Amino acid sequence: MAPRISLTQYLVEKQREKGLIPAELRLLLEVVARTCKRIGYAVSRGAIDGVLGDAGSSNVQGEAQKKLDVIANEALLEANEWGGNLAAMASEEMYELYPIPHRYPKGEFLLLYDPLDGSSNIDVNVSVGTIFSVLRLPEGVKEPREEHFMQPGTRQVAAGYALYGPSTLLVLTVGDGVACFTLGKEIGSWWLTAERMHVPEQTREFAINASNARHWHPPVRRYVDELLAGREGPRGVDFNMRWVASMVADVHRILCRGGIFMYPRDNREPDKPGKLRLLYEASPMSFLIEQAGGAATNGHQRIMEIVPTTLHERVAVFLGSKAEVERVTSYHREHG
Ligand code: P6P
Repeated sequence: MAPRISLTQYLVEKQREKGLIPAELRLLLEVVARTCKRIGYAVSRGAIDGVLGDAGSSNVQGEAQKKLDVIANEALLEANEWGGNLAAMASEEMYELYPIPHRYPKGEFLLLYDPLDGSSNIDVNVSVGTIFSVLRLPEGVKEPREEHFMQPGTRQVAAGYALYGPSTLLVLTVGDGVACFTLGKEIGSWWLTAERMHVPEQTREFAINASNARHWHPPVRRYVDELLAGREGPRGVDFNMRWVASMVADVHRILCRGGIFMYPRDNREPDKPGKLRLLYEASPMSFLIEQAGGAATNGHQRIMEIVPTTLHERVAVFLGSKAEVERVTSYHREHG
């Protein structure tokens, strides 16, 4: 059997053979990947180390923080602040951006992340994950400010997630397809286990929190009703539904076998464009999905083309198999 390729070798080849990524980005991604191993270990220890349950604080969204949210956030800050690759970081768990302390050298990249997505699932041992996105600091900027993070998803130079499930996985793109690495816990190496993930254009599987159905807008109502009508309805075939309530797990399933993931805006909070955050959830996931041949919109436009206005802004999300995303997006257009 051919020797397995490690994450380091994969990234060195992207740097050396394709000139795709500079050494500083490779080093940054290796630090993030190493930190995800640490976060995965803390998650796996769970009740043994007393890290389940609430931290007694709340995040920028006013949501109760889990102890592991705080642990994961601090692990990423500590690991990345001294390396010299970053100018600043932004996290779901921090209201303000985190500029690199003056005692360390600054680099040209900005790291954005949700340190532990799906954390409401932690206490019941359902898969959770870490989502990250990398942008460049605009040319000539010495002191990064929030405005420098306001870049559309098309400006990302890398994005990925770690999935803490039955296997611990790292899924990554640097703009040349989507690769999946599995953690070999015997020596702590990330081994390449899928070189080019692909989202099938067609699917029979959809993901949405159906308990919100009475709050959906008409285009979403129409689209989901047609799926539920199955072979007796206008689609003429039956569909299956999944909802893990952990975006990383739902998106990974779609990258593996297709599907459509939906978190639409709805009438529960009409002034909010949705629940999920643009910069460190929807944008990196959209980059991955598009790189794997899928599509990602907010119901009206490519998520990757949305220019953010605030660090923690939310967005509606429809992503996955292209034919289905295009269909539900067309229903939004028809509905005006
Ligand atoms: P709901 C987790 O809290 C999260 O941000 C995503 O990972 C997940 O897809 C969604 O929210 C679940 O939301 O309303 O179904 O609990």
